[in-house]
Amino acid sequence: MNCHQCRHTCHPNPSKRRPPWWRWSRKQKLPRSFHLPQALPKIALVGMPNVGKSALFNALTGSYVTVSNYPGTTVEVSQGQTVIGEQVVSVVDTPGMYSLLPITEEEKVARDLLLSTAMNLVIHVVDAKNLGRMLPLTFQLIEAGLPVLLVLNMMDEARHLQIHIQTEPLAAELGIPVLRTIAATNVGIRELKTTIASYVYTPQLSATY
Ligand SMILES: Nc1nc2c(ncn2[C@@H]2O[C@H](COP(=O)(O)OP(=O)(O)OP(=O)(O)O)[C@@H](O)[C@H]2O)c(=O)[nH]1
Ligand SMILES: [Mg+2]
Repeated sequence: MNCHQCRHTCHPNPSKRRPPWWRWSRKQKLPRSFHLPQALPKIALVGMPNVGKSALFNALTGSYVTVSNYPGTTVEVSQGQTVIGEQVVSVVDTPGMYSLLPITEEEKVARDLLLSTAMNLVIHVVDAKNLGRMLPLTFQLIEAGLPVLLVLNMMDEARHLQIHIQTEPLAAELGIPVLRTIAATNVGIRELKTTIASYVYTPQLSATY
């Protein structure tokens, strides 16, 4: 088993150095009127605004999508489904967020979704051109104990600017998988689905479909 798959059971007890959102996340529950399908594995797309989360969401889910206001807010959240292998998986596209310590209503909704639902996988989408600016959120997500996959999107623009990123050392340093995509043209989606498969495959569930 790789480090990123163990759901942090092999890491030292984090209780001595709990992040600021820890207490909040233990109490919070999703509003009753906002349901993600209980029986299905769940993945969430998160990241700063304009990094291509929705483009990736569309590449994964196609047209099977519902858009609804998050209860008590004017923030829209898209939910859809994708098939990974033989497994149907629920996908949620969260509003743009800069940090797990929210300032805007969008960030609060994204945090609520992430920390109050047991996600099988949290895909942190970043703009490959601005990796340094976006990695602090990756650290926060990892520190919150979430199963994180880092996706370097907009690789076409990064290459144009002569920005080359070596994913293997980055993955080894972070202890999570790192993939490259160009969501606008569906490049890297097959590799993304292959990686998602290792997080969502449940033999009992897939036998039902
Ligand atoms: N060149 C390029 N453009 C992309 C890529 N992925 C997305 N885009 C474009 O980037 C813009 C923003 O993409 P979105 O998918 O709306 O970004 P988002 O992260 O959902 O943004 P918010 O919902 O505002 O947080 C759109 O114009 C996309 O077409 C990519 O890989 N390469
Ligand atoms: Mg979006």
